Amino acid sequence: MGRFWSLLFLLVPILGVGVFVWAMAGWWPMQGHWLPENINAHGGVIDSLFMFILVLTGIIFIITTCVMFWFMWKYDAGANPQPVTFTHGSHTLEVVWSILPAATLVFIAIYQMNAWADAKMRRPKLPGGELKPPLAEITGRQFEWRIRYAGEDGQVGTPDDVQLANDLHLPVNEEIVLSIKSADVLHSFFLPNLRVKQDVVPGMKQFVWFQPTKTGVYDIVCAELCGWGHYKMRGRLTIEPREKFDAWLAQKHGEQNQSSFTPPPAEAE
Ligand SMILES: [Cu+2]
Repeated sequence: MGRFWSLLFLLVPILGVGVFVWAMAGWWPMQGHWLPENINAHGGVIDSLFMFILVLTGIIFIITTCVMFWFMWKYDAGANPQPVTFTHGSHTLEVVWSILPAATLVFIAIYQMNAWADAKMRRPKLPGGELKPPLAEITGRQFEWRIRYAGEDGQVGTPDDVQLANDLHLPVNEEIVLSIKSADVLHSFFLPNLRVKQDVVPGMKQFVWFQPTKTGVYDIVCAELCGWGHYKMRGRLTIEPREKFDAWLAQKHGEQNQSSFTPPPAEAE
């Protein structure tokens, strides 16, 4: 029984690594628990950064937990009746294990700088050099995503805007810019398949950009607990060819400008 606890602790690295491998392999019942398919031309760099950090922290996790297991096993109280003696410690060891993590963090900070700049600072430009205007404006509010496309005047925020809720359509294979804001509290605009996640902050207008490479229907999720209805704050993102997108937007625009009131036919006398 003496070494039962160290063996029990050994389950931490075994199960910890096992769950990850299981999810990555997609075995039952963990299908679909790993990253969803990436459909953003700029998403690969996010995925490789994610994997890089996961492998790095994974190796450290395995080494640390195995060392802990070994010490628990070796210095088990049953087999070591001698009381412990304490020493002042080793300065060299402490300096080494402070510098190594610090150097690793600095390395990650420098290594990811370009990916950060691409995702958050270098907004796509028009051929003329000006910043590309957003195709739509997304407003998070408890508990839905309001979506506005510019109407015929090409300007968002005018009476001819096309207004929708939770139903975002975008053309495939184009650099898309969206502007994001909040009508009430903090939300987080999350497109898992596009590796886009941006906090939506009240009073701030922000921009996200990406390039979808595959048509289909995907999720829009709120990734920040924003109130009792947070769980249902999801929308649908439809990526489609440009012609279909244009036709859909024209149709929505037409529908919106129709009155829902249809006058009754004039009575025959
Ligand atoms: Cu929300």
